Amino acid sequence: MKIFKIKLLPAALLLALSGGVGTVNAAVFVQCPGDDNGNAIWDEEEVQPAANTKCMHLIAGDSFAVMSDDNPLYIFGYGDQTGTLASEVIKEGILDAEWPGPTVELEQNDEFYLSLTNVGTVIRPDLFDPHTIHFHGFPNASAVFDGVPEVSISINMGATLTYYYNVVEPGTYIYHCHVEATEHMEMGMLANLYVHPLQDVTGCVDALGAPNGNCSVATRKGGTDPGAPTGYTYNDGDGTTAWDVEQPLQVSAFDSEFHDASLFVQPLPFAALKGDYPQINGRGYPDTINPGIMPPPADNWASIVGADGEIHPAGKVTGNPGETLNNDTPTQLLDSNATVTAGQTLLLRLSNVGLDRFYTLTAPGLTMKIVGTGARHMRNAAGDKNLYREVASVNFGGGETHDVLVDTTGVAPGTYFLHATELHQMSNLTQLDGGMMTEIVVQ
Ligand SMILES: [Cu+2]
Repeated sequence: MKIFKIKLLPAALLLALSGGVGTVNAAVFVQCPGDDNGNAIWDEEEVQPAANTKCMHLIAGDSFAVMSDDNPLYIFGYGDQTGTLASEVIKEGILDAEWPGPTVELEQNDEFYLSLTNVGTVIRPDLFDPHTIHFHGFPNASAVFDGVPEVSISINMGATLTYYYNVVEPGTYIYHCHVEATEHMEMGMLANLYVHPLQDVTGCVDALGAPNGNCSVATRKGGTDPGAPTGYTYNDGDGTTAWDVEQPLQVSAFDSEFHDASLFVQPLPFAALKGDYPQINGRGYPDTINPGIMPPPADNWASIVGADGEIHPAGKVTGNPGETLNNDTPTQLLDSNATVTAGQTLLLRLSNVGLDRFYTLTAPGLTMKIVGTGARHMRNAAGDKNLYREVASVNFGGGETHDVLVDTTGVAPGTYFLHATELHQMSNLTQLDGGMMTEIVVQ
């Protein structure tokens, strides 16, 4: 089945976005204080910003991701073009969508300028969907930056908007596109987002901001106290959310039938949404423990039986088994590995961006302590009692996040599994022993 000649499409789309004449950079306008050439970073000759100013340039577009059973799925997503000249962003951003989107990691008190350029969906040139960025559960400077299309601005193909965030509340969040949310989120416009607390810089302080001696400056912010942790999860004032190693783990599931329907220009089965590729950080086991970046996606080598029983022949996208997709650009950049030395505390920043069900995660042999949920430190209203919960498993729904500490004091060195408790979620479509599972190594 030969559906698209993909290599020709980027040029065609580029031409369309540029109107056929002139340059395309007219529409890509990056707002980043002190950055003159629009690459969202500060070159040597440019005015250097205040330390708490951060810029990033994302694209919204499409690409392919390959599931652990070799099945390439069509996705929408975000890609990172920070450092690319504004004039080059559309060209470089086409087919550059990542799965999940680029992780956004911030510090409390940052001022964050996040530009989003819509480079269009080159695999579906019949679509002209706008996109947005919605920081889920995040206190925003203004509704205009909230990304909800009904109450703010959406970004059309070829256009750029710079979102501004005054980052005041630490915690684990998620971000996603809010345009036609069910479709765009199912297609992959989802990513990790978290904010480190001011306590990393100040150490524990009292209500008036004076050091109270309960904990010292985190080593990630230059702390030299031998007992200091790498960081804290919240401004706890008592050091109880300290961690040595952190790992964001975003759970989700792709519905292969939905993605194939989008690829083959069929009606989308919204009401029938059912994730059959459960994943962590955009991969099913064993790819979850494959360190670093996965190779660029390639067309399937062998035929695949779809969820609907339909048989997709080898090379379902291009007709050529093994042909590299995305112009050789990798899509799946995030592993889910965590390695700690016995005695250290591991912070798992768990988020669920699944669309159609709750997930329950467990890690047999390890104790999980929930210290925050929904980017809120778990403490009573009076502020004098921690409401942490030690649990054997975490059950949560789409849009929920949990900050989970795993204290490995007294834990025997070895490899521990973190996985979904429902057995069918540990599979990649028809492939057994995969899906929502990763490994935590205690050494
Ligand atoms: Cu979108």
